[in-house]
Amino acid sequence: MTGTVSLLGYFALALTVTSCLAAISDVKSNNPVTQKPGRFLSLPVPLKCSQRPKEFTYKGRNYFYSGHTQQYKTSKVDWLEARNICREYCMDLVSIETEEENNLIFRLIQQNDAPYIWTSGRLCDFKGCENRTDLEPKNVNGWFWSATRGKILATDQTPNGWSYNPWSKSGHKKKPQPDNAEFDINGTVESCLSVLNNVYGDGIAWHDIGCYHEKPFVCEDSDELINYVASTNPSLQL
Ligand SMILES: *[C@@H]1O[C@H](CO)[C@@H](O)[C@H](O)[C@H]1NC(C)=O
Ligand SMILES: *[C@@H]1O[C@H](CO)[C@@H](O)[C@H](O)[C@H]1NC(C)=O
Ligand SMILES: [Ca+2]
Repeated sequence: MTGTVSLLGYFALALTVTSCLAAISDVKSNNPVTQKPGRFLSLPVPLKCSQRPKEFTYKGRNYFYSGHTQQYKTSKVDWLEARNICREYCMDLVSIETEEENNLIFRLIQQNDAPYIWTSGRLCDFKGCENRTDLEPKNVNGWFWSATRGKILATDQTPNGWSYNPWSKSGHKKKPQPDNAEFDINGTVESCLSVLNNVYGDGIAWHDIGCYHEKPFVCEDSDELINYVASTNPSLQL
């Protein structure tokens, strides 16, 4: 988990909504930073935070799968919109730091026959990441969890403390993920991390995917957003 610390510096610099740190200062200044023109990271809505869906709890954090809510039962949204739906509930897209948590998410997908879900995983391919030699090669060392800013360990090996590599061994090009396959087709970078359910006959596994694709999603409590809303709404039950 050494990467978590070393990433903080550049995320503080990254002028993008993919940085939750920026998001927090935005919450305070009420001035969201754009990722693309016209698109913003959403602020938490205190009442929604207090009434957020709590489908299951793991390590003290609540989670829900969009397909299990009345409101988002059939919703498929792009990566940023998925983040924003979660964020209004003081949550964010799920960050999968351990094998145990991954097994939980894989099981959720399997038991519900979900085709795929968005996670908060993101390639650091935006402003602030350019000159970071420690993130090279990008497809191996350039991935992180947007929700927590934690580094995702090297994609080409079994992560430390895991018994398997969660990245798929196959995909569009029949090559291990991340493969940035859509870039070869039409120049769209596959910058977002989705868990796909056997789309390439490869079982349930992680894939890099273009962020514009529309998918159901899994939200996880955001400590930062909950703490922020709690501090500004001391009587609110969260
Ligand atoms: C990154 O490197 C490029 C050239 O390699 C330079 O033009 C640019 O100013 C650098 N950016 C930062 C933030 O240091
Ligand atoms: C790139 O190709 C994919 C797959 O054919 C397509 O869905 C997508 O719209 C294309 N994107 C652009 C920018 O052309
Ligand atoms: Ca891919």
